[in-house]
Amino acid sequence: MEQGLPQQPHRRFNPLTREWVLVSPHRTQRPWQGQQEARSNSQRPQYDEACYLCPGNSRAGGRKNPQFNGTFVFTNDFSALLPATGESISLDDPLFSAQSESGICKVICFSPRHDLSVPYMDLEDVSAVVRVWIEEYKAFRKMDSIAYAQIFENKGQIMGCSNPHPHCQIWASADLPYVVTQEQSSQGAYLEQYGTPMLVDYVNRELEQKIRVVYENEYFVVVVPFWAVWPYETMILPKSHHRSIAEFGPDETMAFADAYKTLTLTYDHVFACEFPYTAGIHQAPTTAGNHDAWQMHMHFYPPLLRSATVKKFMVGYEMLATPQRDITAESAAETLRRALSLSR
Ligand code: H2U
Ligand code: ZN
Repeated sequence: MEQGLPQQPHRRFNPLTREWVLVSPHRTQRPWQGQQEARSNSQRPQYDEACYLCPGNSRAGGRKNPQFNGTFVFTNDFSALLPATGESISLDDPLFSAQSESGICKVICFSPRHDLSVPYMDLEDVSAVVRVWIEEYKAFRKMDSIAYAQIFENKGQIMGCSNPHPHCQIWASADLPYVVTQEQSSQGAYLEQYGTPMLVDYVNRELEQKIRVVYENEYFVVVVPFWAVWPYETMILPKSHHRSIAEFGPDETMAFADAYKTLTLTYDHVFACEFPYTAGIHQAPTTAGNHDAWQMHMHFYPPLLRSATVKKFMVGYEMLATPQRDITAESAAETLRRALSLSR
């Protein structure tokens, strides 16, 4: 396995979601005459008077942002989840099943600066963002009405990000979202069978093999997972067991911020553009109980494939059968390591 698998079509298993991905390494020479995305490398001002997220400005809902200096957290003006009301929906029918869902949605501006994305923020300021995530996660743990807090960042128009001012969101819900239940049951089954958390074993194996490791610091590893679907998909994983970010001490918080900043800076050097992605943290639910099977981790799903303007489409066979990729996880990791050295 030193060089990865032979260059023939094969499928790889994602033990977290229990899904398969078809890998077709011989196909990378395929010509492309399809859609090119517009390149968005536009220089942004430090402050934009038209931005809903800049300090002192009015938001779309009419509220006014304070003159914040660091991070700024507010309840989403157009929350997808709302706190529970008296009325509840419960349709229990094999064909027409529906249930109420409640929760709280927040938006977190990373800093007052409209122009500074994570790779270009000071490490200290990135760690302030991670500290806010930890505080918010701990606050949701105290709420009986919340079971899970999904922290995520949409970056770039191509990913549906509505505003270039660097920010992320937290959607906290009364129930576990679907992907989280999948990851929870796989990790639970693995712990039961092997006696150690799945992703603790996984990271050790990746550190032995090295071929998919992009970056590591004292506490965290960035890898292109063996089962990656998106061309430059990565995960940040802790080297030791942490069920959630609430278990980070100051050193781990700083090291996590370093991994986040380093990875996103690396991404910007792959195609010399502001690299779009959706990223998010999976971790233990905010409910009481034993969450020992959980190992917190952050997923990055960037859509770009060949250049700043050519993205991967999840269509055709992917929609109807199973996801497929051409560039292997190993060669993507190699490209990312090269981009990392360019960024230094
Ligand atoms: P994106 O992360 O996909 O860009 O979404 C930004 C969120 O910010 C979006 O959910 C919220 C939107 O509802 N928002 C506000 O709450 N107030 C605003 O004034 C603008 C955007
Ligand atoms: Zn702004």
